Amino acid sequence: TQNLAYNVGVTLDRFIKSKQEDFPFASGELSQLLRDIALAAKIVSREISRAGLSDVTGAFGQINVQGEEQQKLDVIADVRFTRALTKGGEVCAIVSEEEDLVIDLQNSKGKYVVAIDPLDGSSNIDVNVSIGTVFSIYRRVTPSGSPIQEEDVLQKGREQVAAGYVLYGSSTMLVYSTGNGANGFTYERSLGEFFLSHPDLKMPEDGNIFTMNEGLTPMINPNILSYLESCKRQGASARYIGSLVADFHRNLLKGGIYLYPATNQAKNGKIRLIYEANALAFIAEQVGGMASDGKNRILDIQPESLHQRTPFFIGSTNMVKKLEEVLKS
Ligand code: AHM
Ligand code: MG
Repeated sequence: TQNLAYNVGVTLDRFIKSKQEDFPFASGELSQLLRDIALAAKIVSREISRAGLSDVTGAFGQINVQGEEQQKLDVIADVRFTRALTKGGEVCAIVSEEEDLVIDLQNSKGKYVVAIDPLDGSSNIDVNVSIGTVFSIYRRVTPSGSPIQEEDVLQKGREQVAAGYVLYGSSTMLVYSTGNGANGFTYERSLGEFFLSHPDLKMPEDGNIFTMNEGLTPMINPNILSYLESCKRQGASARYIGSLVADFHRNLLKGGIYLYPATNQAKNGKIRLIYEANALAFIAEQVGGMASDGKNRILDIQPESLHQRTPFFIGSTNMVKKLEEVLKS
């Protein structure tokens, strides 16, 4: 007899509803927006799981604003998420990794602005390795009914009202926070539902994993190398998937640090502030972790442009603190 604790109790919908009931005067739009994102995630998860069979792998034939070749799945995911956010009616503007400019949904009544990397980890798409979606939700700051402005879109990460990610890994998971801890949901494909599988996530304060692209070492601040050496002396393990969501998620569960530093060629590193770093920084802080650009809290950085990059160090608090110390020396 099998005795598998098969955890299919609380669906994402029910969970969102129970949270909504804590705010009887709220309109329910944020709840609806989270449901819209979950629906798009299910669709994208389906496309990804068939990737080798259907004609969705490979390059799309266009270069995005980052100067990177778009993969077909990047484009599919962008379309799916944008459509879900447009149809829902709660959103007035979207910032996406795949689009040069702000997408103004011409819905000036929409209360929310969403920043999204629809499919992160491009180099892993065609090789059957985990990839993810990252999203941030902000309340617009200019009055509803007026055209959206720059200040609606260039908000500091600490202004997020909710953020999360979807990890398309050995199973598909959605992790999100509305600023009161973070919870993880695992997708049950045959039932078509996300179920609460990781309630009230906590990141260990210390960790034994360091996550950096070793190929960067000749081009980075030698203090970072000393920090990595000290990790190694303490017996830490190197783990690097090359998909930020997957690397972050593992370190969240197990304890560890992810580093994408500035390099000689890229003085702000690679990771984008608005739709990659901020959402994960928000989740990290909600689960007891920390996120820094080496000096400053990620969530306190004032964005100046949509596709701005930042050096990015995120993970277990004591590891990130120690790295900041080493960078000062
Ligand atoms: P992408 O948005 O083009 O996928 O780039 C972001 C990804 C992150 O998921 C990952 O951590 C990093 O780039 C890997 O970069 P590298 O290949 O330089 O190690
Ligand atoms: Mg990305």
